[in-house]
Amino acid sequence: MESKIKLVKGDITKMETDAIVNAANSSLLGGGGVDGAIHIAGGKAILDECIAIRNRQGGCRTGEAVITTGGRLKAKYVIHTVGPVWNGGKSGEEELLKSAYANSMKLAVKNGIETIAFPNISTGIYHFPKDKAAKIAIGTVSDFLAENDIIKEVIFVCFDEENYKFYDDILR
Ligand code: AR6
Repeated sequence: MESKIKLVKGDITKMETDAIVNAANSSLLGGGGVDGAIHIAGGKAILDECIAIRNRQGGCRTGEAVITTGGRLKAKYVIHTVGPVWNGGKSGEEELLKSAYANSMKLAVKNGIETIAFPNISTGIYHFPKDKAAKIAIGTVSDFLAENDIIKEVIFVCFDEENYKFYDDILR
């Protein structure tokens, strides 16, 4: 059987999957990196829904996920998840990163999403080691796909060459 996991190098805002995942922060009010790029490309509708969620439940905790419209993006939805800040590895960072991927997948299933694209959560401004993060991302998504057949395709979108190489080595 062909794998449901694909790897591409590029900009996640261009993806035509049902949903793309955002590496957000707990405020849900936007930021730099992929978060900034998604809000710029998707427009104000995304931020408006983020603010509504924030008013309702006070943002999004690390390891959890929320969903909004994709606004002007090709993707219908954005799933915003918050990865951990790397702090040496003794503060539950690996478990929290795993939760960020697993909770994003769960929320996708709940919303009937069949195709989803992930960025390399926590590996930019949050400084999670890229090799460790790639193993966790692929491992968590593979385990989830083995137990669930709603999601037909998961695309890991690597923006930088270093991440791409780690993913490529593991997926090969
Ligand atoms: N498409 C795909 N990946 C991208 C893009 C893009 N357009 N731009 C950057 N990346 P980061 P974090 C990659 O810093 O580490 C924000 O300010 C980048 O190469 O975006 O989880 C939030 O508001 C890196 O591999 O997210 C938070 O405050 C990966 O995306 C904080 O940064 C993640 O890097 C979250 O930090």
